[in-house]
Amino acid sequence: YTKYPRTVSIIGAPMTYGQPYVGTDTGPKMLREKGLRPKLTKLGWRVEDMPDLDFDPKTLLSSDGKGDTVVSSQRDPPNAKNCALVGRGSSLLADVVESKLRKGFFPLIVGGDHSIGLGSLTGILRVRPDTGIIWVDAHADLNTPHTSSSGNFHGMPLGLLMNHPDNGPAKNFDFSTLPGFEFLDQQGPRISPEQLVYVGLRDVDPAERIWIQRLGIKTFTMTDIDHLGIGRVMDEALAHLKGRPLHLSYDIDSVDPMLAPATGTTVRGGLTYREAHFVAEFVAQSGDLASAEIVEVNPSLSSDDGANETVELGLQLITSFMGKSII
Ligand code: B3U
Ligand code: MN
Ligand code: MN
Repeated sequence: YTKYPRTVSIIGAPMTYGQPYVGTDTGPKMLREKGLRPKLTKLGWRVEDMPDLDFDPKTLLSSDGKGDTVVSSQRDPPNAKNCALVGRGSSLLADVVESKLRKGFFPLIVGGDHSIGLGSLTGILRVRPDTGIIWVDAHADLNTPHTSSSGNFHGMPLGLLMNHPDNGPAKNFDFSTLPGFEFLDQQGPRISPEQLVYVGLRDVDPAERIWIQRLGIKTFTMTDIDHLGIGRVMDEALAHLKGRPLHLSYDIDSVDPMLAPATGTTVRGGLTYREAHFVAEFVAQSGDLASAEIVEVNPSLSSDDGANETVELGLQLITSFMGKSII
């Protein structure tokens, strides 16, 4: 923890346009209400908390001086739902994350659905292109508008940023031509396969499987966790990213739905309570964590009890990866 400064900037990113449900936008508010700020203070962080980013469609779709005004009646390209809204929101988030990092702060990005990964990672990679990414998720989020069958951008943040033949230097299609996605231009930062590690996968689409294999992305599925144990999995995961500043992208749907029912796409057979915490604690102990995000908490998608449990779990996981240790 001496390597990185001890001021955390809470960035509320109430994005919902990357998936079909309303409610993910209340994630930041619920976590704050349950005491996010005092918990971080207690851990020794100085806290900068700003108002949530403004993802109101009226704001996002008006001209921001960076590109043409996106007309809200513009039709989305195939398999790219809410394209302009996700694109503009991501671009806004990228700028904020970049500026916080340049000030030396630790960005804690609170979603929102996982399409915000596009913005977070773009901002992070602009400052630290060699960042190691730990993607804790039931899903691979490696689709592109070419491969996605849902058209939901929360399944695409890594696919759009990954250097692969679909959108890499020899790209078949320039995703920066999507309305709102101008920030993904030639100069836009990209992820190399070796700087990414997956933990917790159990629902992977056919095209994602092919890319994971071809690109050789280091992947620890639930099967691997069953086989090796979470301790060895995290040893190997961090060894793979050794020497890099780390970004932890924590999708709450990685955790078993019995413990985290309030999320959009639950998949049975997820991380146990301790496994989920171990991931967070181990990453914190590495001393190399430089940014983090928590996503897909949607309190409106279950009973009140389920919503409370999920928000509470999210808060506890944040506390763990921000440095709470048992002793
Ligand atoms: N892979 C599917 C489903 C999905 C991705 N992320 C979530 N669900 N949360 C898709 O739509 O791309
Ligand atoms: Mn995800
Ligand atoms: Mn997921």
